[in-house]
Amino acid sequence: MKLLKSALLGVALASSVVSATWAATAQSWNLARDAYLMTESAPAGSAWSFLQNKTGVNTAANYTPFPSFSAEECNGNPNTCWRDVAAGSAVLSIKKSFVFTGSGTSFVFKQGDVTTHPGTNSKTIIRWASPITGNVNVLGRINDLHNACGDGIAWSLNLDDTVVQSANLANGGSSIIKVDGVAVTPASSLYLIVDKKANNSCDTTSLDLMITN
Ligand SMILES: [Ca+2]
Repeated sequence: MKLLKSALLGVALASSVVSATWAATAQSWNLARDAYLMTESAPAGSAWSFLQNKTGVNTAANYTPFPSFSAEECNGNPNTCWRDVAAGSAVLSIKKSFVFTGSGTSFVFKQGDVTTHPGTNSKTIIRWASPITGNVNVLGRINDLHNACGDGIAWSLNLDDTVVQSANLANGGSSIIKVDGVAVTPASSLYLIVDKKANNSCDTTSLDLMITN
């Protein structure tokens, strides 16, 4: 009888291990893919949102949504955009590749990419509001696309108001975002914040961001 009980307990334990394995299905959130498919400013159920901070005090409580949204075409270009025209700030999802010419150079806005431009007095912010409890890995790349003028940008990846990773990019510079094992709950947000540094001339910046668990 004792042996039978042990055997049954063993089967029960094995079953619970299998259940736990099935429950831990991997998930991923790809900024470029998800933004490309958006047709409204704040789609229900999306973890992503697009914000700015016009206050000069970098705390999540000061982040606000962009006041305007356009799908498929923005400012005469084939972009979906979240922007503040007066502030000179925007986040774009490029719907069709096109060449930008201005400020003494030209470069390509590539279909499928997400780009941002900080404002004259505002930071732009990509928010990922965690839908899960667990540990996530963050992988991405940031490129200052417009190297003809200006002083580059600074960026930081924050978990709520705590800096997880940050860098200061020279004009035309790029860097990799890579952080593993960030503990999150549905009360947590990750923020990718782009700052103009001294000025926002030629600060168009591409953002690649993938979050997995
Ligand atoms: Ca700058």
